[in-house]
Amino acid sequence: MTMKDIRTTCAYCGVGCGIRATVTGDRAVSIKGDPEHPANFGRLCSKGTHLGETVGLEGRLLHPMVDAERATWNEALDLAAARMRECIERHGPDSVAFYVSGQLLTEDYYVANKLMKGFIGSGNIDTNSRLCMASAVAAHNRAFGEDLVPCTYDDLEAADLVLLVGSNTAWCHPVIWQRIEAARSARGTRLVVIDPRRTETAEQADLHVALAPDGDIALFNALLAEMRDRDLLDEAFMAERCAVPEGYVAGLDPRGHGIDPATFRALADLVAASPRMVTLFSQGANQSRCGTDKGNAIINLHLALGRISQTGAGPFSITGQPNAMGGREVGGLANMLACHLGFSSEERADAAIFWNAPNICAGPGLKAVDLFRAVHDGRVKFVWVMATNPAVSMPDAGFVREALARCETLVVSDVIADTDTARLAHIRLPALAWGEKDGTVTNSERRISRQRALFEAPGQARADWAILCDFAERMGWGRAFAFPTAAAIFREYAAMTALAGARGKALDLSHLAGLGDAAYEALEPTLWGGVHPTARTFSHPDGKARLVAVEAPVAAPADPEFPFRLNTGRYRDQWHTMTRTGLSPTLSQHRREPLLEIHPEDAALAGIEDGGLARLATRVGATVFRVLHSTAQRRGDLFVPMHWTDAMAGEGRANRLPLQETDPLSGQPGFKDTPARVEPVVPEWRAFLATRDEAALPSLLWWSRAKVANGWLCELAGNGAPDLEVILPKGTWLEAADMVRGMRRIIVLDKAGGLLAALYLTRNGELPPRDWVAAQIGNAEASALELLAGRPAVALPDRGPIVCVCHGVGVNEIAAAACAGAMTLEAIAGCTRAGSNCGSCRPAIARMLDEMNLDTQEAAE
Ligand SMILES: Nc1nc2c(c(=O)[nH]1)N[C@H]1C(S)=C(S)[C@@H](COP(=O)(O)OP(=O)(O)OC[C@H]3O[C@@H](n4cnc5c(=O)[nH]c(N)nc54)[C@H](O)[C@@H]3O)O[C@H]1N2
Ligand SMILES: Nc1nc2c(c(=O)[nH]1)N[C@H]1C(S)=C(S)[C@@H](COP(=O)(O)OP(=O)(O)OC[C@H]3O[C@@H](n4cnc5c(=O)[nH]c(N)nc54)[C@H](O)[C@@H]3O)O[C@H]1N2
Ligand code: SF4
Ligand SMILES: [Mo]
Repeated sequence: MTMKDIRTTCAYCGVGCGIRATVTGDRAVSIKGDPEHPANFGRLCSKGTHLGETVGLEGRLLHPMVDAERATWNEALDLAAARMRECIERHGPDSVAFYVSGQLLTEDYYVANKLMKGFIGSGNIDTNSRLCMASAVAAHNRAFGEDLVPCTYDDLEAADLVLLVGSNTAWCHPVIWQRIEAARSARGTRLVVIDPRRTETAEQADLHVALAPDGDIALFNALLAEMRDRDLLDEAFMAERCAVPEGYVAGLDPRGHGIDPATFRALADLVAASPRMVTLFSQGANQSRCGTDKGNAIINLHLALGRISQTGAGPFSITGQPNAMGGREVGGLANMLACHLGFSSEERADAAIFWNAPNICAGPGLKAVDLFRAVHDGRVKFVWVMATNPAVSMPDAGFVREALARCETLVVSDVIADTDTARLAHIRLPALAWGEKDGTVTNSERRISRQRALFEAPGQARADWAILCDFAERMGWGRAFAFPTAAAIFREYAAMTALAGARGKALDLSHLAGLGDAAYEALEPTLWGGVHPTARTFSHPDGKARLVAVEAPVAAPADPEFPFRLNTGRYRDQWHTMTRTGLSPTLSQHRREPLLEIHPEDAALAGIEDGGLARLATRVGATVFRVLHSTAQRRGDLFVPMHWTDAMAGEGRANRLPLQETDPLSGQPGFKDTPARVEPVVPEWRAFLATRDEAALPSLLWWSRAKVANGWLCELAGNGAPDLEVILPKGTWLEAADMVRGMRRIIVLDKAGGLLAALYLTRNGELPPRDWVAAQIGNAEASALELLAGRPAVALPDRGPIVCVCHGVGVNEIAAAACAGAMTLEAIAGCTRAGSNCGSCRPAIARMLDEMNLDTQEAAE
């Protein structure tokens, strides 16, 4: 096989980093950052760096499936089309829906939207961006008259002050974080983090504002009032470029911020002193019952200070998924027709003519939460889910599972065979994955980049757009969907944006409508809307921006049954529902299981031990987590990660818990503030199990699994006698009981003496070191005696939990280096290599160094 060097874009987050991929063999690739890509200039984070570990075919869906049977493409698509036709004939077009994703390419998204809104004739296409960006979109539309991000990443580097609102940037947008860090050391940019949790991002800030959940509107309104009182508002800018609600600014109170006065003063001083200010906001702002108002509170402050559309200044909503922005452009949200067009009769007529569409939809469709409600009560009977896993990621996911289980026809296009959503599907369609698919994505700063194929399509997998076009042909609309290539779709999309351009919108790519196939193939990263799309005019008919009068939400009365406030979010090295990152042993090291984080004093009151188990419950569901005591939590707040699924854990699935409540304007669910209660769970036994093959675990009190180099590592807990026949694979069992430590140890060998499984079970004692046991799977030299003893004959140095996943460096090694005098990130990298590759662990190392510094200072005092 010849080595191919291909420029492409990362599969994961909305930073949209450019990658240089070298195909080194059959489904093998080496990954480097693209030094020329303007999003990352060569940098990559841990997830991008380890993309190579997730391009194998393990777990892939490679053939269409109808129920449990393999089917041909003809059979599967004929059936899907017949079912949809029948549904429309009987119940009308609004009885069908697409639920799509910011992980589709723009070309896929464009085709799905055109098919639903122009041909099927319903507005019922919504996307997981509803859970992600919808509030920012609504805030942009209100303020600017168009869904416009008025900044680029360069502004972050040119700013004197960066405010991060509800963003754990160091974990979720690590390359933006690295660029902020570079600006801090190059020009002394100050950094404020506004987040109820002391995240790794917050730890590194100049100021951390640990506000109460949903305290953002009060805070930004108070800041605006404070700037007014300090005479810092840009009256000329407001008069010329903005429409300001009568009396709004004058009526705000600088004392209404809800945080401690000294912190507010420090924040206000920084804001006052820094005209070059960027406010970057993410899910702590968007995923809220008042998410749209939060966005506008942030934008209001920037407008009132005239800090927008200038180098180093602006409100900057960052996108989560690689193509969340592309979906917003083509119209993947149910409340937007296409290409930043709305549903007025003129706009609908324009789109109908452009598409030559027989059935242009009458108006907006159902937003995600409402859509699944409509599925639940039978109004929607046919749903096609593409590139998203709503059985895990929707709020009140128990309800969503019920809805999907009742749905007459559920079609799922995915790259993975066994997802929690796919388990409920009637028809499963195999899609091309990252590294196989080919098209464009748009990142947070509106930059369009090419994703390019590295490998041949495996099995019968096909591009999402191609699947849709074949389906459309079966529905009788073949001519409008006769796209030979992704390039042809892109040209049509670019041409359609002229309709937006003609209405004074900034989204106008019509200059790319004539892009030839070769030029599309070679397309360089392209920014649309210019560096500051709001520099001359805003997109409202009068050309002015709007300050929007927003008020802090009235606090809900305390509910004695659910006294805690549950926040959810992300881990550094896992992506969403783990269908891809969960397959990477390297990435799985950072956090092997989902943890419930709680302040130690709250935990003490509730009788919940560090490392013990606890049941977390809300009005709609309950689930068990292992507990981590953490002073990074405010008293009364809890945090759990969103990632774990039924495929990866028996409990610990966060989305059993959030309610269906949404922001009234954007329809985005409030994932970050759910009333909850927590109580201890004391299992009769705990165990861990290393296996070569995936174990089929029975229903237990609690379990979770993680990928390791040659197998799986599972943590288990239960009551009663464990059903070992089910838990352990067939083979030769060897057993040792250690009465002193109250432990049973069982290893299972195959016929050749190879290790199939090792189980360590205890009622009250310590379990042996996981990493050492895990490393014996697939180790030809593994010793049954050592395994039964639960430790190596010659003690190995204990590296401690892994901090740097690239070089496998543990806490203890870093601590040792620091004790030996390496007290800077550079020095640590010099002696241990930790942090010298992707840099994602640098905040964690910095924290360790800070803590050690503190310890030494305290010792000296
Ligand atoms: N590692 C990793 N990176 C990812 C992803 C992933 O799955 N894993 N997913 C990508 C996607 S799709 C997205 S949308 C982004 C999300 O990126 P982020 O928005 O940075 O991630 P989250 O962890 O969801 O939430 C951010 C923070 O909001 C805080 N928060 C909660 N409530 C409030 C509040 O009321 N006010 C304020 N100010 N803050 C609050 C939380 O404590 C949390 O630390 O990440 C992207 N990048
Ligand atoms: N509690 C809580 N819940 C949340 C959030 C939170 O912060 N807290 N965040 C929300 C946010 S911001 C988001 S974005 C969502 C994300 O939630 P989801 O979109 O449900 O999560 P993913 O795991 O990314 O799902 C993508 C699916 O598409 C598949 N896939 C990958 N590539 C392709 C492809 O090219 N084609 C096809 N057809 N399939 C593909 C993957 O295997 C996977 O099954 O979760 C939301 N849910
Ligand atoms: S920051 Fe990381 S996950 Fe996001 S695009 Fe860049 S390499 Fe990929
Ligand atoms: Mo997202």
